This record gives sequence, structure tokens and C-alpha cells, in this order.
Amino acid sequence: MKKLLQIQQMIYNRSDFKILDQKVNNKPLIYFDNGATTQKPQVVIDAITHYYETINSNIHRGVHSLSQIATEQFEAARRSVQNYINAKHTHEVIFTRGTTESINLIASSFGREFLNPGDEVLISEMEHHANIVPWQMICEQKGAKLRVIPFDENGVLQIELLDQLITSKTKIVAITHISNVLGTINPIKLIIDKAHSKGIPVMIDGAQAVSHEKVDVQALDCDFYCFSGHKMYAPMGIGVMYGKEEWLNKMPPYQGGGEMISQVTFEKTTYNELPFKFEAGTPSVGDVIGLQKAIEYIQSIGVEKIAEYEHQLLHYAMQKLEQIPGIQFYGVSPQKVAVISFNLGTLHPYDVGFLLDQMGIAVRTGHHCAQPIMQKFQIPGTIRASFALYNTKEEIDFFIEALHKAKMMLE
Ligand code: C6P
Repeated sequence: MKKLLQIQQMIYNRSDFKILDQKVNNKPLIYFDNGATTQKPQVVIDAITHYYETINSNIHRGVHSLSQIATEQFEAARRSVQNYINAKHTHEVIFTRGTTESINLIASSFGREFLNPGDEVLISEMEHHANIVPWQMICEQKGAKLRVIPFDENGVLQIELLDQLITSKTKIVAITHISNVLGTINPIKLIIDKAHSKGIPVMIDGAQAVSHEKVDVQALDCDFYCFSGHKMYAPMGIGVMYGKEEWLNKMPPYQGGGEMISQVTFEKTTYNELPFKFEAGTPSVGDVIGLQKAIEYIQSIGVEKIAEYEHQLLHYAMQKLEQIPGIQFYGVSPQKVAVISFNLGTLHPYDVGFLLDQMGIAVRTGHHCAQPIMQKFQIPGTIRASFALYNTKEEIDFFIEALHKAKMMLE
């Protein structure tokens, strides 16, 4: 009965997403590309429109009323994020453009201050390019080395190798909370505790986690946690870099410009306090307000309830998919979110994706910005279906039928 009520609640929430009520290629849209970006509920769209219709103003600078209202709302949004991830201090929440910018900020700033020739940065084999390339870039500059924790054939990290891989040269561990390809939920608490026992800080890429898992940065004790708004029902172009105060105070600014300064002369510039030291230039105020609304929206349902419902969808889809002859899954960890990567025999993922699109179904195909995972499995790419709170079992049924049809047409 409880489960039924939850399903009804989610279906009720579906009406908050008008975009889902359309036809694509003359077929009702089935949106299974939530790992790439989620759709936005009406309250988020309304909040952004309201901001531009009534408040739009630059923040922290003006004495005039609109500027003050905009500043108050911007800072209130920061407190919402703080509350959502349970950060100790509001000033530990830095607004960025998204996960990519958050990780670039940390790699560049932490790397400049703390990496030296011969040092090591430990990442995993299942990272998105956003958590590989910035570290490679700073390692190249500093003469440091990237080391990699492998995963096994089920898509589970081989954490038994951690003791070998964390060495006296390791300066930071940067790891994804949830893989965008495999769906694996990594044991990040265990990794954090292990790294901390050797005095090493840990950065978590939370892009695929924040709207599917309860995240408590104090309970995790992570040193940095990065995420994007657009994967959690908020606008594109806004994200968060959480960092512990003690690290942020020791790190140099990432970009120079307005707001991040205390005083500027041609001889020397002194920097502003946290969080402003890391927020150069005019921020995307309307999007920050949209992010706050998205957080309120998630909280009004409950992230645990969303997780449970998505898990039901995952379970239902896997049972049906497993019956398709020749299907090959990538990522079957027992700890997994509703991200399913697979291929149908030797069919090219792009061909299947194209036919699914003709039937109104949006999935992602390709390497999903995680080429090392493709190299490991020796495949060009996968078909990826990723669910969100508004997806339904009926959509999954239609998806399965569509896969059978695509298979028949292509084989
Ligand atoms: N993954 C996907 O379809 P940005 O683009 O900055 O919002 O997020 C980058 C990023 C970082 N880490 C992980 C684990 C991610 O999944 C992503 C974005 C999208 O899987 C786009 S490639």
C-alpha cells in the first residue's frame, strides 16, 4: 500500500513537467536521458521567469532595492544548498557553472598550491572526463602523476587495491560518487576514511548522485564535493563546489576579477573572504534562484522516496531487459542507481538510439564522456537509459517493445 501511494505521488509529480506532454517524431515523448540532464519542474521555470520579470539586478554591489533583494535571494539559495548537503558553514558552498567547473577549480587551485614533481593524484577507472582531464592538465604542469583504481567486470571498484594505490606520494584522491555509465554507487565513505587515515584529502564528483541519494558532506567527511544543478531539476549553467573551510582558506583563487578581491592596486591585490574568493565576476543569479527552487522541490518529495521509486524502476527494467536475447549489460553492481548501460549483440549503439528516437524515446548513446570505460570493455559505446522521478513502468514497457522492434529491423 505504501509503495502504491509512492508511485501515485510520483505520477502526480509528473504533471509538473510540461515538456513530457509532447510528441517527438509523432510519438509520445519518453525521456530516459536523465543522466545527461533532467527536465525542470514548473516551479523552477516560474522562479527564473519571476526573477527576470521582477528582481533582475547585479548582486553584492548596489545600494538600490533590487540589488539588495537579488543579493538576499542569492545568499538564501546558498543557505538552501548548505542545508541540502549539510555543510557546516554557508561559506563552504561556492557557486560555479557546474561539476566540470567545480573540478577544474579544485584541480587548478589545489594543484597549484599542493602538487609537486613526483606527487600522485589518485582517481578511478570509471571517472567522467571531467574528473580525469583537469587532473591530467595540472599533473602535466607540476610533474605529478595520475594513478587509477580499476573496476572489475561487474563495474565494481577494486577497493582492495587501495592500500597499494595510496602511497606516501598521494596528495589527493578524486573519485566519482556514482558512475554515469555503470550506475555503480561507490563506497565513498570507506575510501574517504582510508585516505584520511593517511592524511590525504578526498574530492567527490557528485554529478550523478545529488538527486538520487541523500548527501551529507559532514557525515561523509569529504573535503570537496562537486555537482551540477541541471542534473537535479535545476537550470543549466549552475553548479556547486563544496569545500571544507580549512582547505578553501589554504587554496589560491581560481579566477581573478570582480567580487573576489579585497583590495586592488597595480602593485598587489588582496583577496576577499570565503565564499567570494572563489566567485569572480557576475554570477548566474537567476539560475542560483532556480537551483534553490529545485532543492525545495526535491525536499518536498524527499530524496529517499525518489531513490526508492527509481530503484523500483531499475529493478522492473532490468527484469524485462534481461529477457532480450543477446543483451549485454555494462555495470551490474549490487549497489547501483537507475542508470542502465547495455548493447544489443553487435548492433551499433548509435543505430539503436536512432531508431528509438524515431519511436519517441530519448536515450543516450556513445562513450558518455568516459572513454576509459569503453576501452576497458573494448566497445565503441553503449546505449544508456537513465531514469528520474517522473518516469513510469508503462514507459519502460514501451521501451522494451521498441528495443524488440529495433532489434528486428537491424538484425
Ligand atoms: N555527465 C552524462 O550524460 P557537467 O557537464 O559539468 O554538468 O557535468 C560533468 C559530469 C561530471 N561527472 C559526472 C559523473 C557526470 O556524469 C558528468 C556529466 C553527463 O553522463 C554529460 S557527459
